Amino acid sequence: MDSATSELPAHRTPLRDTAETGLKIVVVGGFGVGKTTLVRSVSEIRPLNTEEVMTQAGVGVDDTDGLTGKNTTTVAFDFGRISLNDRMVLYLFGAPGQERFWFLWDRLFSGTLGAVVLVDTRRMDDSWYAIDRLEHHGTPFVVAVNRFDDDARYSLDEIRQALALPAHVPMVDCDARVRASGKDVLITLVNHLHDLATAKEATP
Ligand SMILES: Nc1nc2c(ncn2[C@@H]2O[C@H](COP(=O)(O)OP(=O)(O)O)[C@@H](O)[C@H]2O)c(=O)[nH]1
Ligand SMILES: [Mg+2]
Repeated sequence: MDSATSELPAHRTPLRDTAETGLKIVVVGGFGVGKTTLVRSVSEIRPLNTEEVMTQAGVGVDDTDGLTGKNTTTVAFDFGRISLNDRMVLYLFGAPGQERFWFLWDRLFSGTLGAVVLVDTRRMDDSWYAIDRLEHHGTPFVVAVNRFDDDARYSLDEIRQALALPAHVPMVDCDARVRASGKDVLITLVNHLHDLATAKEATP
């Protein structure tokens, strides 16, 4: 009861009327890497998950007869919102990173300022495709390593090598369940975007 009520305000924070800049950010990564967890832990609004939305909207529309388990295998996007300061609001879209979903990403990416690639060191292969597509798209990104159970087998440098990440791509450790940690990841991304914009302005 206590924990439930104490969490309510954070999830119902209205958008401040000083908010000026809304930035679209995409969180990508393999299945089970912690995308939904991250979006949920940082979001000020009750995060939407299209698994729920589609289930409701699909009643009487989608023919799921004979497709056992279809409801839970629907492509799941997450949506959340976080105000970084009085003026800057991030809109977060969690998207599946598997190759077969890429046709959805190209749409999702229009207007996207930057991305977070979530990595689980137990399944690093799952990250390659997402990183490849982001580079191809020219979308700036940071890599956040979700350390499941304090997994410390690989250092960030080792992960950088394994993923063949150029030195300019910021990397950060995180625990997707912890709000402050998720927020750090987003601040790392926004700082990176800011640096890129400043560098671009500096080039004649
Ligand atoms: N131990 C641990 N579990 C986590 C962490 N992040 C996510 N999980 C759990 O891993 C599972 C998959 O996470 P989820 O966010 O649904 O992954 P998604 O498929 O990328 O959206 C869930 O049961 C989470 O509670 C973490 O940092 N540590
Ligand atoms: Mg998910």
